[in-house]
Amino acid sequence: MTTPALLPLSGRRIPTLSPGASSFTHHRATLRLSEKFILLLILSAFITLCFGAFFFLPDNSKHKRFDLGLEDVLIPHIDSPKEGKHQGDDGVPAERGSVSTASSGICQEEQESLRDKIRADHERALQEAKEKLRKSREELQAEIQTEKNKVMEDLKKTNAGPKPLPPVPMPRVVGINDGEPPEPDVKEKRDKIREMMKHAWDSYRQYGWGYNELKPLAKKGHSTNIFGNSQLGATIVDALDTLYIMGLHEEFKDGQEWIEQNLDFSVNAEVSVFEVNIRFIGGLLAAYYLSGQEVFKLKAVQLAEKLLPAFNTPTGIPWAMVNLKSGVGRNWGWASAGSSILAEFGTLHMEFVHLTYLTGNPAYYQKVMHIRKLLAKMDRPNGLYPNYLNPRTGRWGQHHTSVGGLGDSFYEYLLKAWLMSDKTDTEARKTYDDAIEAIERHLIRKSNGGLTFIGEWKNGHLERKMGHLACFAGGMFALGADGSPDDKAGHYLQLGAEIAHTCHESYDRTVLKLGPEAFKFDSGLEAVAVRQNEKYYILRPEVIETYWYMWRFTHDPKYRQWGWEAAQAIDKYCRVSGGFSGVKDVYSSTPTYDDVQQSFFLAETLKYLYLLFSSDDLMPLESWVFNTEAHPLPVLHLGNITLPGSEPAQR
Ligand code: DMJ
Repeated sequence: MTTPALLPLSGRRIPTLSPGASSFTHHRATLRLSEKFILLLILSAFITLCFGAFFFLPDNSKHKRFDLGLEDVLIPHIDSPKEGKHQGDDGVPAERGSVSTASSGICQEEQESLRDKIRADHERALQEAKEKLRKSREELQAEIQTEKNKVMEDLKKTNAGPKPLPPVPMPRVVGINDGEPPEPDVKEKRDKIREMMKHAWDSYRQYGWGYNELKPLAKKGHSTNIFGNSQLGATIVDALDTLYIMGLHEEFKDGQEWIEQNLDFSVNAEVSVFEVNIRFIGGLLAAYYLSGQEVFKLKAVQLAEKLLPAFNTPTGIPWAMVNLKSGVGRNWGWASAGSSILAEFGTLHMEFVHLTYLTGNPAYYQKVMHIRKLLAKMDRPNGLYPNYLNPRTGRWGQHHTSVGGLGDSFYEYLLKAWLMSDKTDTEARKTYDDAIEAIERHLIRKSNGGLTFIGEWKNGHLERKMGHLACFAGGMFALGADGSPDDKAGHYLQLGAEIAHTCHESYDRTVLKLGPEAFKFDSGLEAVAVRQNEKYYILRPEVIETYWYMWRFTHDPKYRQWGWEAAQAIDKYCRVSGGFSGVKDVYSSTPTYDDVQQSFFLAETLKYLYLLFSSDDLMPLESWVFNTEAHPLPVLHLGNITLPGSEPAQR
């Protein structure tokens, strides 16, 4: 019989054995046909099983995922009834958000329309993705930027949305308009001042709009460290009330629009608390009181909230600078022993009292009253206030006292706190009187040539030098004359006149008829600058400010005359085609420019000049108190109203 060929069990051929005793003992090399058939059957059953398992396994995926390269598009997956697979059928509840025809009971028609919709969405998404892929990198970036801008705009709108402030009785706002001066020569001068304001504003509008200040020669925007690295439109805010008072209403509206749309204090900028308070909060509050436009009040309050973290010091004496975004504060690196500056932390009172008045928030009032109380408890060398106070230790720094820079407006605000309270804040008045008495005793002297000057006290020694900034004190003495103790009104009015005269001399003894930054009364020198770095004039207002107060209290025509001399000199030597610039040397007949149009030129210098040639009915001093940046705030006739927080001060 022929041996059936067995299928090889391996690839190895089984060797044929030599014939022997029994034919049954040798191995077969092939399988029988029936065996082969059985094996084939087993193999095909196994393949069928695997194949079936692949198709009949339950499908748990809820979404098909389409990776389009740019983004993942997730499309809800709907089982077709033909497929006969229903999520949830297996007793496992369908996931939230998944669409199951069985569990939701959606009818055939609905399913169809849903499927169409999904198909359409899917196609649209694919189309968009394709378009995106076709776009250049620049186009995509531009699109993203536009989206971002839109979000920012929406955010701004939400932030600037009117947060209602509690209603308070509006103080009496009187004398904000006047007619033309009846005397033609006065009218002509006043018109000239208005024209100068127009030139300063229009130039800034054209070349520096939105920046803090203007470079009138370079014809571009400018800023300084007092504003941090911000673009807060300082000139717009500082100039608003001058525009209003001068009747430049179109320009005022322009400024208001910019503020509404652009003034945003949520910026990462480290600003001077003092400068921002006197220029921005003062400027915004004055614009609010003059125009009644709520936006100015809201912006002032928004900014004030940003300044409050500056008071978070161990003593409550604020830092000189604060970051508007983070609220982190610090002091100027140059200030003696990490100190805060008297003229900075002492020049917040007027604005902060108004903020509490307008908002009902006691925090502002309490902060400034706390400073006052703390100072009242401190020993003062010779009755004088040193310019430096350490906010950590509460101790004085270097014993340097001045009525010019670093000290000036601290004294001014004591007097003005009293005036602004309708003369009810007698504590402020008493503090002012005591301070001025010590200043007169130690700092005010007559020069050999008979000029009254205010020197600076440095560690027990009087420096016979007066700064341009100290010239404001002539006006302060005149303003404080009425109400001074021991019937010394005449004395203080006279003192104001003497300071005005000295400061006028400092102008008159120069080539340009503009005053230097600082002048000496020493070694035969009388009201002249010695050092090169004290010979500049940067459009400062203090001398003209004093002329105006003296004019209001005496009506002596010399003050108008002196004011006009200064206005002409400014127009002649500081005016350039792109605005007004400071000059570096008032003793040189060929002026070199510093190329800065300071915001206070529009806020103060031009405003005081304009008022000097206006009637006393415009911004009457019985109703208005000018802050140190010449922003008028109304006298608060509080009567029976108690300011929130005026109970015992606390921090
Ligand atoms: C103004 O910003 C204010 O008057 C401040 O009090 C000191 N000086 C400048 C202008 O000179």
